[in-house]
Amino acid sequence: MYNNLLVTTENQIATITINRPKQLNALNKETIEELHNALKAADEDSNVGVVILTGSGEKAFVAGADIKEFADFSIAEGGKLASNGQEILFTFLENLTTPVIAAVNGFALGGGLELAMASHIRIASSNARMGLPEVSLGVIPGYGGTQRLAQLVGRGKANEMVFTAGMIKSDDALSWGLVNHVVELDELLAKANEIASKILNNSGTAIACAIRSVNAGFTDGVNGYDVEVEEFGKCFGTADFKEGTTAFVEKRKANFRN
Ligand code: CO8
Repeated sequence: MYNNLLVTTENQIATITINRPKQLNALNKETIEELHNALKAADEDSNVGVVILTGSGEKAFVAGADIKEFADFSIAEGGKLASNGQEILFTFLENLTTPVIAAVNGFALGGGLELAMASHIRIASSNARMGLPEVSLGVIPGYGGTQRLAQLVGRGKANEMVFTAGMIKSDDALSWGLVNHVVELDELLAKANEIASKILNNSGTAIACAIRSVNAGFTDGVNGYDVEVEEFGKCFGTADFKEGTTAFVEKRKANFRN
C-alpha cells in the first residue's frame, strides 16, 4: 500500500515505520505524502487509539529532509517545500487528535527531529542522536524546528543547537526535556507500547479535547484558557464522561474503548 512506510495495527495501537533504511529514512516528497495519508487513516480508524512513529533499521529515525531532492531548488520552490510540508505533515501531525508517540531509534536530524518534535510525546533509544544541522547546509530548519525546539528546551539551548548544527546524545535530550524517556534500543518499542497502553485506558474523546486545549496555548491569537473552558464543557456531553463518572460511582474500571 505504501512505498516508504510499514503500518501495523495491534491492540488499538498503529505503528508507522518509515522504511527507507538505505537513505537513513530521509523524508522525500513521497514519504511526506504517505505519512500524511497513513496518519489520517489511523486518526479516522475507530480501532486505533494511539500511533507510534518510528524508523526502520538500527541507525536512524529520520536523517532529515531528503537533501538530494531539494539541492537545486529555487527560492520559491524552497519556500513551497517548507510550507507544503508543514501543512500536510508537521502541523497536521501536531493537531491530530489521536496521540502520536515518536520512538526515536537513531539519528533524528533536521526534518527528522522536527517530525519527532511535532509528535505529542517523544522517547528515544540510548544510541539516538538529535540535531538541527540545517545551517551547515546553508538553510534553516523549515519544518517548524525553530519554533518547536525553543518551546521544548528553551530559546538559549535551541539557539545553541541551531547555530552549531551539532548533535546531542539521548541523555542530554532527556535532561533538556526534548525527550521523555531513554531506553536501550531493543526496549524502545516495548516502552512506546507501555505508554500507549496507559493512554488507551483513558477516554479518547477527552484526550482529543486535551490535545486541542494544549495546542491552543501555542497558537497565535488564540487564548488557551478560553479553549480549555470550551473543551471542558464539551466533555460533559460525551458518552465517555457518562461512562467515566458512572464507573467511578460504581467502583469499577471505566470501559471507554469497546
Ligand atoms: N537526505 C538524503 N540522503 C541522506 C540523508 C538526507 N538527509 N541522510 C543520509 N542520507 C543518505 C546518504 O546520502 C547515504 O546514501 P548513499 O549510500 O546513496 O550515499 C545514506 O543515506 C547513508 O548515509 P551516510 O553514508 O552519510 O551515513 P553515515 O553513517 O556516514 O552518516 C549521518 C550518518 C551523520 C546521519 C549523515 O548521513 C548525515 O549527515 N546526513 C545528513 C543529515 C542532515 O543534514 N539532515 C538535515 C537535512 S536538511 C533538513 O532536514 C531540512 C528540513 C527542513 C526542510 C524544509 C524544506 C526545505
